[in-house]
Amino acid sequence: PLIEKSTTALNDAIKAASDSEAGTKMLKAVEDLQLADRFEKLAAAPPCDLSKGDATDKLSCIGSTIANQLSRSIKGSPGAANQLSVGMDGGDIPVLPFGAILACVFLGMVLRIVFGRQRFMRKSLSSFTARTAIFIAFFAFVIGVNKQGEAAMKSMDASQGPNFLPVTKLATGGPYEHTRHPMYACVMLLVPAVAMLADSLYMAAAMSLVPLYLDRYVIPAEEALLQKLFGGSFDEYAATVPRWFMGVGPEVLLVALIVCLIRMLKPKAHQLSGLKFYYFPVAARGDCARLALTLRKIRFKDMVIPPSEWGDLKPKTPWSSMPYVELSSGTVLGQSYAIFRLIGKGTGLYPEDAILAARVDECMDGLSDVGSVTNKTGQGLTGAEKLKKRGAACKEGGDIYVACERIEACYARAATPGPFLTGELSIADLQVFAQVGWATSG
Ligand SMILES: N[C@@H](CCC(=O)N[C@@H](CS)C(=O)NCC(=O)O)C(=O)O
Repeated sequence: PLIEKSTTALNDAIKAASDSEAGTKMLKAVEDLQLADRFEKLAAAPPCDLSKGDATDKLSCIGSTIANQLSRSIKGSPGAANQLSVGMDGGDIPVLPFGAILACVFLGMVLRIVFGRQRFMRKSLSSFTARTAIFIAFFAFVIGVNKQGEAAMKSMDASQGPNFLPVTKLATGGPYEHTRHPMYACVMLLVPAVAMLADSLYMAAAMSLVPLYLDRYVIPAEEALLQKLFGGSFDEYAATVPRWFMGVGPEVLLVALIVCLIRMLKPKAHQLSGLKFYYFPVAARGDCARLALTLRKIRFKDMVIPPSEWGDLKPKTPWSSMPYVELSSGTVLGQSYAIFRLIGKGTGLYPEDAILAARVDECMDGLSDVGSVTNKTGQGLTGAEKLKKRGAACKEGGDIYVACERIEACYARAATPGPFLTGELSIADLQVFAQVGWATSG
């Protein structure tokens, strides 16, 4: 039904095109190219030897081999008594392996387009040059083995060869000493090679179907033919040489693929997960970080350091002060604003947009000024005297009042709807909350 539907759609499109002047011209040009005839001619060319002739001969040999395989995959081909027949409808094998590879590459590309990219490679290896180099290395090895396999077949009888030509003699030398199907064993390598080239897990999944298809449909048909043609000598050969190289068949690929999928589905631990946050047991400079981590449900260890232990710890800290953090990777970082920004970036509480990020920084630096002015006010004084000084600074026109007014002005300049500086909650808003709590907590 799918083929019927697409044929109807194609016919409708051709009819629609032929109704317009430009369309008629285009169809005529395509007709003049005589693509179908050329393809038929190419597909019907006699088998060629890729290692012979100049570059043009090699190119036309590749072209005719591909055309031949495609044509047989699509149209099918009857086999002689010593040859397999190909064809979806009643052939010994439904599709030639080459056709199956092309179909799976196509499937991999469609899955990639539909579901988006799902990387297959480690970041360090995923540059296009590295991927191409790996693919070329794999591919060169595959070609090498195929050549040796072909030579082993031809050494028995020059008329036989790969690509489903008639079989006359059993080839057991060269790579056939290690596996009964060296060319198919190479497809096992081609699966990761193509998946790496595309750097796509979907390509890996689609390509894994090829060895499975070979194992379930193609190899049994081939071996049944060989058994029919050579009887006992094939049985003897099959008893000593495994089907797949070292017995590594498509099941191994499937297991590898399942492991990849499980790894993909398993949620990655958050970059900040397991972070240790060191600070005093007070709601002050460290609160912005504690709030951000708690709000975003990041698993962290709140390392509350009582003042009695600070003396011993101080010389071991990066800036002789708190807060400081230790990431699960072992990295230690100090300075509260650097920590706030790190946590903000890791929790989506720091804007990605450079201008909005600068607005957050601007407000945070203003809040730092509020802290400095507060600390400076009444420095050296204690008790009621200090309280009086600070109280005066908080009155209209006082230093602390003015510093706080600038924060309000910063919010007003941002002119975003709602209570937050950038329109969405950010570390600046949390720091305002923390700073107010710090100032009013005594
Ligand atoms: N610039 C530092 C200042 C840190 C700071 O002064 N922390 C205070 C606590 S709020 C501290 O560690 N005081 C104890 C000390 O200096 O020994 C930062 O922003 O992290």
